[in-house]
Amino acid sequence: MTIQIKGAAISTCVRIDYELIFVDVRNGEHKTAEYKEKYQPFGQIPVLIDGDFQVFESRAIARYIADAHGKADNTLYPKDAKKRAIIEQWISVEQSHFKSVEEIVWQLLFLPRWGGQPDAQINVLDEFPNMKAWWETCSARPSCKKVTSS
Ligand SMILES: N[C@@H](CCC(=O)N[C@@H](CS)C(=O)NCC(=O)O)C(=O)O
Repeated sequence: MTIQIKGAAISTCVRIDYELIFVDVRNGEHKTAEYKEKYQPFGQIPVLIDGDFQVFESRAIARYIADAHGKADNTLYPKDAKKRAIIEQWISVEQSHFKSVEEIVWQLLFLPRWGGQPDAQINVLDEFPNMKAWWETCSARPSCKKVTSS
C-alpha cells in the first residue's frame, strides 16, 4: 500500500514513494471541521496516512517513515542509541531555536513560489558560511529538487 501525505507538493521532502493528497490551504480546506476532526486537530498540514494508521506533526512523521519504511541500514535515523540521541538533539535544537531559519526558508523557497517578493534584507547566506553550506546541501538533495521543480 502506498503511503499518502495530505499536504502540498512544495512542502514535502520524502525519500520514499508516496501519493500526495493535495490540501487546498489557500482556500482553507485545512481549517474545516471535517479536516480537523479526521486528520489534524490544529488545522495544519502535513498528515501521513499509511493504510489504517495516521500521524501528524512533521517530525513525528519523519521518525515514523525512517523507522517503518527506512532502508535496512537506516543511515538517516540509526537505531544505535548514541547516534539517535545526537539526531534527536539536533531535531530538538531545530524545533526550539530555528525560528529564524523558518523565516529564511519562507523567504527564499516558499514566498517566491507563491508569487511574493522576498525581503531584500535576507542575505544571511552570504554572511554565514555554515548556513550557506547547509542550505546548499539541503537544496541539492534529490527530494528537494523534485518538489521545487514541480
Ligand atoms: N508543528 C507542525 C507545523 C505544521 C505547519 O506549520 N504546517 C503549515 C504548512 S507547512 C500549515 O499547515 N500552515 C497553515 C496554517 O497553519 O494555517 C508540524 O511540524 O507538522
